[in-house]
Order: sequence, then C-alpha cells, then structure tokens
Amino acid sequence: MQFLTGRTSWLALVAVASLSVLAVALGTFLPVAFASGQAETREFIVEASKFSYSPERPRVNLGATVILRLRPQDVSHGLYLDGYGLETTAAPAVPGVPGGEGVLKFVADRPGKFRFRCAVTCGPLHPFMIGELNVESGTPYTNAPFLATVAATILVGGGTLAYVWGRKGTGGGSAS
Ligand SMILES: [Cu+2]
Repeated sequence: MQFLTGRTSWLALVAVASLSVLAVALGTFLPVAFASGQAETREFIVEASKFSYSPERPRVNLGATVILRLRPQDVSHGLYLDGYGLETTAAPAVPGVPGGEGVLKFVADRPGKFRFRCAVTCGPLHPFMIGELNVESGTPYTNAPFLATVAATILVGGGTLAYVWGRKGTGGGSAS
C-alpha cells in the first residue's frame, strides 16, 4: 500500500535512527550511573553491646566505600564480616584514652546480605550477637539519566510513529 511510500518511509527511517541514537545514549548513561555509585562513601558507627549491634542491618549500595566504626559500649566486642572475611575488635572507650573503636574500611564489591558476628567471646549469648550488611545492587530503574532516556525514547519514538500513522490515516503518503 502507500505506507512505505515517500514521506512515511522517510519518517520511519527517522524513527529508527532516533531509537538507535537513544539506545547508544542509554549505553552511555548506564555505566556512568553505576560509576557514580562507586564514588559513594557510607560510614556507620556501629555500637556494640551485649548482645547486639546498632544499627543491626546497615544497607549500602554495591560499589560504595564502606566504613564501619565498631564502638563497644560495655565490654570488648568484635565484628567479623562474612563473605568479605574482614574482622576488627575493640575495647570500650575509656575517658582520656584514645581508641575504643575498631574500624573496617572496604569497597562493597559483592552484592547480597552478609552476616557479621561478634569476634570476641563476650558472654553467654555471644553466639547470637549477629548483624547483617545488605549490599544492594543498584537497579537502573532508580537513576535519573536512565529514566530520562527511557522517557525520551518513548516520546520521540511514539511521537514519530503517531505522526506517521496520522499521515497515513489522512492519506499522507501522497507527498506532493
Ligand atoms: Cu560481643
């Protein structure tokens, strides 16, 4: 029929080209979005006391630099992080004496939930002194460049198609 004649086929070509350009833009934005996550630094003061941690379930984004500052509140405690194999211990702070803090600094490069447990036998319920670090792999659906690109793709692609179909409906194929 007249759908693939003259102007309509040219517009279809433009639509395909637009989508291609946007696909490339998508490929450019996504790595940037992930890279920006890597620049993030999350620091937590983890207070430890018999027999729990506070916060108990810190959450970070994949790629973030994480600083955990273990601060025992009553007796000496430790923190061993499963999956990452990291450990620190500390005694409670004493006024006038530096310390009272064990620091773990690392890049959260493994996604998932990782338990951490006390690394110092601190009492009868010591085995139950457990927390959990949640390393969330960033979903692309929450970053602005991705959403903007998707929106632009839909607008341009949909708009072009609507235009093509509109011209087809009004006999638009008959370019003068
Ligand atoms: Cu403990």
